[in-house]
Amino acid sequence: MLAGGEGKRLMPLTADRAKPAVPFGGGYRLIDFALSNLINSGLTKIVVLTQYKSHSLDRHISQTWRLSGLLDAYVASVPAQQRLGKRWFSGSADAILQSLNLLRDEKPDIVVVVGADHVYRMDFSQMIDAHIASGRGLTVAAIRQPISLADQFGVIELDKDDPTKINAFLEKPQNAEGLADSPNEVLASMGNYVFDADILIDAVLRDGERSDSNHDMGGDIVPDFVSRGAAGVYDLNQNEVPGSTDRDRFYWRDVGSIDSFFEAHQDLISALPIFNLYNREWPIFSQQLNSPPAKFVRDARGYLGTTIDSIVSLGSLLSGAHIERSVLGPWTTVESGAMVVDSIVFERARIEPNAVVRRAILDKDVVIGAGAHVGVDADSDRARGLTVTDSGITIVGKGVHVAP
Ligand code: ADQ
Repeated sequence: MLAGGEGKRLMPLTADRAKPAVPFGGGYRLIDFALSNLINSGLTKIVVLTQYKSHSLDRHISQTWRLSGLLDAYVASVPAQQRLGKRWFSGSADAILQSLNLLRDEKPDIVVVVGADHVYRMDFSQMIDAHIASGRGLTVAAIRQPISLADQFGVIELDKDDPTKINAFLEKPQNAEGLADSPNEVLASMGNYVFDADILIDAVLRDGERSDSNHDMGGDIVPDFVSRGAAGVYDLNQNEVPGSTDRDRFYWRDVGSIDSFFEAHQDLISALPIFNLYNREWPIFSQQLNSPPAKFVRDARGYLGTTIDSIVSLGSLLSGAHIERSVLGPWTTVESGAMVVDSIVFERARIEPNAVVRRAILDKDVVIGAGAHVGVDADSDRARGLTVTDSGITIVGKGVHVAP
């Protein structure tokens, strides 16, 4: 699993942590989705290649993802170690090149390479079966996406005679062409690949010798296979995951920007969610917190408060407050008369009496002082040093205290 990227477009949420360690959906971290998919697919020898600000990611993996040593199953976090000279990973292919010792030790036939920061369900065993049946050295997982997002993805063009073969692959093109049967969509790479192990090793070794390469999986390795006619596609719409609903069967979100991070949370919280966390046949695993249940009480004046279309995590205490279309992380306190609407709150935030939080993301340990307004007026938020996106989402960084 590739987990070393910086996640610049998620700043300031990635100011202090790797993108795969960014909290998501209350008690989860982004990496939990990809790891759960692998484990549920029966893939239990997992190395997570880390680099950028990896401390909270390492801690999360070592505390949460302890598989049985008896069965030789593991999730191991492997930091950049300068094994090939005094340099860090220069790209995702270089991360694999510098970690080839792991493949040489384990000697697998097949290697599944996945990104660490997408929200989705997928049974990789079906992709592996399709890969083996194809006889090709590389299979790229793909999903249709709106053409407006084409510049964020590797865009795939299929062979007209053989629609399992990739004819062209453009990494993040500016002017992508739509699909013949759907001009407003492109077929995007999900950043998940299945390789024959010997072919992957050979590819990253050759790439490592090239001075004209950025040593990137999507930018260099995949296009190289495609130019040799050696890359196949696996469309997510072939995948059957137990317990999926019609609404979330082909759900996949790249939460690379604040806007997509925000929208992916909205997908969780309605009565009929677009992504269903409550599918027990394909569970998304995460840390089991040793915390009391969430508690909802009336305030000292007897005001009941309301909470609707929201997720409230363990340890939270809501007292006569109004919570709507929001996701509250563990140990959130919302006090009398406060309002939290259309917002995402990470761990241990305290929202004091009569504060208003709208269209905002509060990082860990944030305090919103009594009566303070966040996400109500973009100019005053910016004046207080908060980040406000063009789409009007206010982000309050880790540990910030917004004064009353
Ligand atoms: P991006 O996600 O933009 O596009 P990248 O930044 O390389 O590509 O990240 C891919 C994965 O590799 C992430 O999980 C990231 O954490 C990790 N990574 C990045 N640099 C790394 C490094 N130096 N060391 C270790 N890990 C690193 C990719 C593909 C596109 C595809 C999209 C789908 O390149 O073709 O469409 O994913 O989101």
